Amino acid sequence: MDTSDLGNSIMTVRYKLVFVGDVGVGKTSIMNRFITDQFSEEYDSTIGVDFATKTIEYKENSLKLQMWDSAGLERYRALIPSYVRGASIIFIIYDISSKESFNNLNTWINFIKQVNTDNSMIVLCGNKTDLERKVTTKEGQILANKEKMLFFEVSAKNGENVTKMMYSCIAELPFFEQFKEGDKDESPVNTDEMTQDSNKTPVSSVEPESKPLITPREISRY
Ligand SMILES: Nc1nc2c(ncn2[C@@H]2O[C@H](COP(=O)(O)OP(=O)(O)O)[C@@H](O)[C@H]2O)c(=O)[nH]1
Ligand SMILES: [Mg+2]
Repeated sequence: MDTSDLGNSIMTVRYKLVFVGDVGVGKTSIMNRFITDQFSEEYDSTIGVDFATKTIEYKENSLKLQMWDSAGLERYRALIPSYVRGASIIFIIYDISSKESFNNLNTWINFIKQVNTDNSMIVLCGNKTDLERKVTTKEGQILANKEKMLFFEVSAKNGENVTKMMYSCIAELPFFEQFKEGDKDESPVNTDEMTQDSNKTPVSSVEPESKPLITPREISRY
């Protein structure tokens, strides 16, 4: 976490979020679905944005999510520890229609264990729930329980559960702690700002659609 007082916000808090998992499980697609609410069948799995920033305004404070896509890093696994270092949330993604991607999770978990993740939230995520399943929900849940990870199943393609997963994890970030006892009726404002490193390939050139506002009450329900 990094705090500073940029712009008009009282406080700006930044968090690094990273996505790991086999090539083709849908890491870029999940990020793209969350940031732009779009889906494309046509990603080159090795090309993606290096990172995108999404800002959520809440009570005159800014929560900036720096979301790092692994963009081909899957092939250079020795670099994974430095990629996940300092991340507030580490999403480990597999494809529920691919037993192989599930069987490879131990490799990803072991890479992450090489880094001190005491301050990281680790989230196991089965993607592609729109496809025929080869990995049961129970198998995913058992692994998540064993490794003390949060667990979600989503579809980047039809959007199922993506927003819910992201906001339930974001709601657990220390940013919200200071507000927990405060006024519960004020909603965070998703400014839909999407900034990307201009030298990199954008996830999508399409303007992001408005997202529903979430209230603290909704956050705590997730
Ligand atoms: N059916 C289906 N296909 C998906 C889903 N998410 C991603 N894909 C497809 O899976 C392929 C790999 O996705 P991508 O996001 O590039 O995976 P990455 O290599 O992990 O970044 C692409 O053809 C996507 O269109 C999903 O939820 N359902
Ligand atoms: Mg990718």
